[in-house]
Amino acid sequence: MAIESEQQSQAEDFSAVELALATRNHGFPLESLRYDLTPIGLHYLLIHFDIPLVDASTWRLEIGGEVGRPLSLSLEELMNRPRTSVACTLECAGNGRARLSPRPLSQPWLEEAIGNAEWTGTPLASLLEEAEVGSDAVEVLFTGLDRGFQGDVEHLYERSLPLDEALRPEMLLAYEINGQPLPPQHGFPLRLIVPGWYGMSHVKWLDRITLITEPFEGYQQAKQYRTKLTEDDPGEPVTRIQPRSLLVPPGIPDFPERHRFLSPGPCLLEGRAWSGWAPITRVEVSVDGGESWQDAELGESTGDYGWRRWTYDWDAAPGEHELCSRATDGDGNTQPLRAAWNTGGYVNNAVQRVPVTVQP
Ligand SMILES: Nc1nc2c(c(=O)[nH]1)N[C@H]1C(S)=C(S)[C@@H](COP(=O)(O)O)O[C@H]1N2
Ligand SMILES: [Mo]
Repeated sequence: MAIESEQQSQAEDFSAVELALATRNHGFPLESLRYDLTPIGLHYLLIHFDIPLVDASTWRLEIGGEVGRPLSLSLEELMNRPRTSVACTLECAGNGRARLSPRPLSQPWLEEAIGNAEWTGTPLASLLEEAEVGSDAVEVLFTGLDRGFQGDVEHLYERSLPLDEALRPEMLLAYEINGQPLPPQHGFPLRLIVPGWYGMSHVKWLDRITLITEPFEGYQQAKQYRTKLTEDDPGEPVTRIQPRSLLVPPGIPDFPERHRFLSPGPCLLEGRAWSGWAPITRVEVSVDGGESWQDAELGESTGDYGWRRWTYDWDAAPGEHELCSRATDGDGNTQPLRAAWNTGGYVNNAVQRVPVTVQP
């Protein structure tokens, strides 16, 4: 099959750099789609530089820049503020990158850069209000403690949000995941949660929040996370998550190829679907590689920003099949059959293809 041979040739030339990234930044085992909330450790990880070592007893969050009243808060002070939780699907903007050809050199995700955890913390908006945002402020800059080189530029990991976006009530400064203190790899002691947006905006290991009067032009904002067709193309910024759906891999795998085998007869196909633009309104399933589609049944969502379960009753006939699912959201965004290429390999939400062998 054409798709298999394409994937095969890509797999043959993965570089040592990609292998090192893939073992550091692990993915989400797709069978974990069975859990409403992703257990810590099954959630994907993406860390550009090194995980900082933070002493929570001396760490403080600084809020400054274009504000009337700069703030400096300890972790304890943040934890004594109003507390709220949100179930939120996180997805790396580079999810699906390794399916692109030519493949951009970065973390080689197939489709496993996802997780759906419950994040607990204090709302960002009330802290910004308390800091008295100045009338000249246009963006809010979130700076992490981690520093490194990327594209020959030395910088701290930092990203901005437009002020109106940062003031949305769902924006959270999180110090817990699934009821546990943030582990080092997920941003201890504090990270930003931007429900609906791709992963890069959820800045970990927060050090300071700065109100700025000009749009931020730092490396992770102006150079990365833009859908560029050439290096000189300014492209469009990556923001909210495009709809995607994934299948719980049916049947049993072989090792190491992980091809799926199942028995003929009734088989419940199930998975999850999400979008950062609007709630999921439809999921379709194909058992013939996208030739024909049938509606799946929609289950419960895990809140406004968490993924939604779906199921489809399949009567599996003996032979080879290619299973696909396609999600559509309330804004009419849907998944394409083929990916659109860009230099960073971002926002590839093409439908997943799962080849299976049905045999007695
Ligand atoms: N400080 C900091 N924040 C960061 C990153 C980083 O490297 N440093 N990576 C970002 C990216 S690209 C993603 S996809 C998410 C991953 O979050 P997770 O590792 O908790 O799943 O964190 C984001 N926040
Ligand atoms: Mo990412």
